Amino acid sequence: MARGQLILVEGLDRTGKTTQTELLINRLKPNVELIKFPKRDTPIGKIINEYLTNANYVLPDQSVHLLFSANRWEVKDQITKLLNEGKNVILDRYVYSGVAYSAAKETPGMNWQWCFAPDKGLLRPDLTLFLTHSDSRGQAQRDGFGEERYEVGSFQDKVKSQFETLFDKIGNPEEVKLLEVTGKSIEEVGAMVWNQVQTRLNCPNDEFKYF
Ligand code: DGP
Repeated sequence: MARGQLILVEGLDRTGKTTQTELLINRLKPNVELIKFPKRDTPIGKIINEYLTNANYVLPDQSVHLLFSANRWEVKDQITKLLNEGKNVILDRYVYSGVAYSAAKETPGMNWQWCFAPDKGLLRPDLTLFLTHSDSRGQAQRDGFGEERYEVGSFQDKVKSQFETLFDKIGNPEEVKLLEVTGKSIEEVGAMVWNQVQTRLNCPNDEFKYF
């Protein structure tokens, strides 16, 4: 039996990532599993959730970064098992978010290379879709924006720039696709996503790849 495909949907806050992930899951049902990072229901995920939702919760940037990475390592075996069982696995955020959000803080010593180091050895997705928009400040006007720690327009600009650096440095162009969502409807973005996913599913990979 061929293994399932590992498909990552990445994006800035409020780019419609979660909506698109749900649409994709519906199209791929029943042979699909969704894993959303940070995975907030694990012991490590609970600390991360507290950090994100409680502005008074103090943790050094290095500790937070390593917790997010540990949260991905917690689930590595589960993802591998699902793929080996032939299930397609959709990830909502993963290594690129992990590095981009932490490096964007510009904490001394925490450049992208430092941030990437603890994720080396995690499974590399077969396809990564990055939902991006040319107006990250405009997204800050959307309902609900600002409720969590990183939802600040100026910070989102830095995150976007970190994502672009990362795709350039560690992303394989055959595996990473940038999808511009500015001015597009949910259906239009959904069609772009589905087009990329179908292409990937038609050319399955057998070997696992790792960061
Ligand atoms: P979400 O549940 O997708 O809205 O993500 C919550 C927030 O956490 C969002 O602002 C992005 C940020 N985030 C996601 N993954 C990571 C990570 O690995 N490291 C850091 N520093 N931030 C992350």
